[in-house]
Amino acid sequence: MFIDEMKIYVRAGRGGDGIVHWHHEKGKEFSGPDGGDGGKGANVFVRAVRDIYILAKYKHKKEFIAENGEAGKGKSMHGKNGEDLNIDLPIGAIITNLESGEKFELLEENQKIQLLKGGRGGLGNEYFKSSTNTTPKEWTPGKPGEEGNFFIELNLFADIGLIGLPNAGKSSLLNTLTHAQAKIGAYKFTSLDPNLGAFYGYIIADIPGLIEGASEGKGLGIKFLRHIKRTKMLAHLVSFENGEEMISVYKKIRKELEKYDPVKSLRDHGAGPSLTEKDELIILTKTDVTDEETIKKIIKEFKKLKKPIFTISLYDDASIKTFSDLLIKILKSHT
Ligand SMILES: Nc1nc2c(ncn2[C@@H]2O[C@H](COP(=O)(O)OP(=O)(O)OP(=O)(O)O)[C@@H](O)[C@H]2O)c(=O)[nH]1
Ligand SMILES: [Mg+2]
Repeated sequence: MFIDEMKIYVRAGRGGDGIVHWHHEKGKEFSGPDGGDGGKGANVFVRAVRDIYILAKYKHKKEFIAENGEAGKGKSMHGKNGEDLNIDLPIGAIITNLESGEKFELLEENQKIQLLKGGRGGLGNEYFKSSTNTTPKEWTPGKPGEEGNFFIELNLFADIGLIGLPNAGKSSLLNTLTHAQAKIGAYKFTSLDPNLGAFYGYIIADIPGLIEGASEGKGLGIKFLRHIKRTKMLAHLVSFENGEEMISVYKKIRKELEKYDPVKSLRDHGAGPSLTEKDELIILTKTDVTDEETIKKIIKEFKKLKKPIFTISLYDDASIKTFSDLLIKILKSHT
């Protein structure tokens, strides 16, 4: 099950209390205060992990309570600090503090953001010892930790975006590599929205088909390209059904990408390079509809582009396996 938003209550740890305690020494009835300070309450962090399904694991756990600090001890000993609580959330999670309205966004793996501060520990009676007060009975309680209600929503962004003409086989490839169940059809514009799938923790986005003139609104237009403005890499699919036209089909789609330039302010906020500057893999699909000779000839043309080229067919398991193995390596080296 996929959950992309939820509300949670979070509380940082309370500081431990300071204590009143008296030093004991053999032969001496009383030798001064030695009550220690309380430990610090645990802080709460959110931490980005590569798991888009993790929110589903919290379905029945809506409260996150961090450890309290322990009370101080005799012999001037500090209470133990509470151990910080890390709440794992998917990369792309936006966390809003519902009381203050403050927003945080997790953008990369292992990124940690502090949500709440634990309370300070109280003071033990030793702290109050002075020349005028040699038998202090004062102590202070630990401070409560911060608490709050938070709204979490996922703004998933893909690690790789599949683009190409309608019918190129984008959704079919997504379904083959991931558990996605995108609609497949032998007609144009089967996909009307992007589809997402998780591939070894990486997110693949299947973008609805693009056609010449998309940047002027033809077909479904290019509005969906915003979903891949933050991806590091594109996979451009061109089907052998296009025969001799394959390279020109490829170039036409590149022209449309060129015309989509993320607004500059978005670029400054992590949108990354423009679409044509991103790394691109070329995937020549449906090798089963053509012959060896044509495949060789077309590959030769595409090689001039000096980009990684793959040939696949859904009916050739080995081609899918080779592609999938290399894709894992490529994705790993990109993050
Ligand atoms: N022969 C053959 N057909 C394929 C292959 N891959 C996909 N197809 C077929 O090609 C058609 C289009 O596939 P889709 O995956 O829906 O194509 P798409 O690129 O997502 O198309 P849009 O959503 O319209 O942009 C379907 O009928 C698929 O069954 C392949 O390797 N070989
Ligand atoms: Mg599709």
